[in-house]
Amino acid sequence: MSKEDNYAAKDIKVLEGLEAVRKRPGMYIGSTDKYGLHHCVYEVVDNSVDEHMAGVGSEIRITINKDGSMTVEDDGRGMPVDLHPVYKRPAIEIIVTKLHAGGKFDNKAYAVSGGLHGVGISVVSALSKKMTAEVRKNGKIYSQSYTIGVPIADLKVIGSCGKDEHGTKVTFMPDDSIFTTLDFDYKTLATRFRETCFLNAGLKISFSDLRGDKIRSDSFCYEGGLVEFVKWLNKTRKAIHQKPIYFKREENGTVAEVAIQYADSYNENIQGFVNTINTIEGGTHVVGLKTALTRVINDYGAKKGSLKKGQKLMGNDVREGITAVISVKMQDPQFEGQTKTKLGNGEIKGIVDSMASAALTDFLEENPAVGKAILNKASAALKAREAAKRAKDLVRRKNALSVGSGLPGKLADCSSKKKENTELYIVEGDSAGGTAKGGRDRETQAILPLRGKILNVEKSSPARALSSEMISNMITAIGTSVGDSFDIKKLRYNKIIIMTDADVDGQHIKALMLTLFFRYVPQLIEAGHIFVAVAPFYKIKKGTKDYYVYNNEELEKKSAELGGKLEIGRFKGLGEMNDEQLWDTTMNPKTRRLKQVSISDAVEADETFSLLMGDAVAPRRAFIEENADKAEVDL
Ligand code: 28F
Repeated sequence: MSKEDNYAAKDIKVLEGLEAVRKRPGMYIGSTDKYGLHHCVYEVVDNSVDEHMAGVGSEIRITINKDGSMTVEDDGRGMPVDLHPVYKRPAIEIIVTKLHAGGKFDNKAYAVSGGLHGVGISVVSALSKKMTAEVRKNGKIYSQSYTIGVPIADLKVIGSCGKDEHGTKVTFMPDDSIFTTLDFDYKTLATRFRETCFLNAGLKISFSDLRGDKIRSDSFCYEGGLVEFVKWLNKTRKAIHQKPIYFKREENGTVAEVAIQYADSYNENIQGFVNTINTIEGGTHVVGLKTALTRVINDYGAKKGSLKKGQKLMGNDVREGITAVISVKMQDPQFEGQTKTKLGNGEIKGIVDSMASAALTDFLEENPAVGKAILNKASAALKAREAAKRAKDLVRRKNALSVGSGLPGKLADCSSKKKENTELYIVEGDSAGGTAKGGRDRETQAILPLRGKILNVEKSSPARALSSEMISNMITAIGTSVGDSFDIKKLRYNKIIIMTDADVDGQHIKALMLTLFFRYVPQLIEAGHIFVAVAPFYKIKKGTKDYYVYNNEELEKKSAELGGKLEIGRFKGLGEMNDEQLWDTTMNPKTRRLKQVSISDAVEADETFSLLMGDAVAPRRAFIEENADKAEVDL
């Protein structure tokens, strides 16, 4: 009679269970490619992690052996070896050979369990050509081996150990008739073990690969757990607060642990875990955290008065630059979604929301500096969002009112609609503006007078810049909008000419305007649409005639040419001239001087603008001292 035949009826059930696993392995481990192969490792390792969570184990040693088998060893309590009351077999045999026998579902000792949705180690043994389990406890070393989930022999005592020694060691060789590959991937496994240690503060995992000529090994242990996890996730970013936000709360069997650290970037990185399974598709725990974040930061902003009445931060505003990890440990998680990595339990949203709200509020109160940093970031995001909306509205308004009535009132537009020969003069000061309107060619020349200095956009956020009336007038008059909505086909003039006085103020305004164009519509500079009107520097009066020259050299030449009694004066400014003179000197295409603005080197121009117009004073002073002799800085 063969061994199989003497199985009692009770064993049929056990065999049926494991047969089902071998028939449809994908149902239990997801797939039989390398993902399924790695799931077997995670299933065994999670049993050891459970021991750490139960407060017993502290170290797990994982080894890929030379023959390609995998060994996992922990210092937990050791699988039970006493007779199972029902099956009259050692408990270890039942755990390893009976489906869902891990007692992980009904035993309180396992408040929560990791694992591939907790299928248990029996699935791994069913899919292994050979598995050996070794337990150290009660001063003895117990061992039993299995093949495709069936014991090869009874549990044996194979030696003795220290009476305080305890733990479980499992070695298994996956069945190559089941798996498409037996080639464990070191990097994938190491990444998962690192993550497991981040999620279980204080747990140490040592991992070695003996297959190659050179042993490869890593070990992970993070006393700081999730706090170290967010810092590690932010290692390529610049955090805006050193101390991450951290809290851990327990509510009737569910534990939620959260760590958050903002960086000065714009993207959002929230990682969710349930029983150490990475819920890539998110779920109710992540929704609960997001809801709490938005509400608490809005309330905090309102309380600190940094939010104007009625101003509301949206979810995206408060999550700009966030790196967060939420790890939930709970009974009976329901997974949904394409890859079963989305938590579905509805009640978790409320539990996490209330836990996170209370903990976040306390944290912000206790750490006002962090609170301020986060508020500033969120407010800047709100302003940028509103500015972008305004820029879009600007374009929309102008397009909607394409008859030009959407244009700024100050603009004296030209009548020609043939863009290729139209020009927009942006003129410093109302008086010069008035004179220019009088002296211009109304057919082709539009005038937009500027009152005083425009904002230095180098030092202000897009939000602030675009909300300045003068700047939005210029943007509207030009017509292309800015940023993502920039469209050069919407340009309303072929030439945009900056006309300011030659004095210090005039130069400063010119620099501010060039900064604006360079930062907001650099495409116009690159396409050669931006010009600077060169105003005369001297006025030579002979009799009733006025002559204008633009520099010392011309002054000498013209004076010599005119000869006789001359009145030579510095050219005061655009406002000093009458319409005709302004026309002759700076607007008549036949006699005026225009300097086309070009960006010879964008990077250098970028540095020049940030140097000249930015916040760093010392480097600017050095630059000016160095370049004082150059009349113009060539951009
Ligand atoms: C390398 C893989 O599988 N370690 C394990 C234990 C410890 C206990 C246990 C496991 C409780 C009643 C179901 C011992 N003493 N490493 C492992 N370590 N299973 S698996 O118990 C099984 C459950 O039946 C254990 C007291 N409580 C739990």
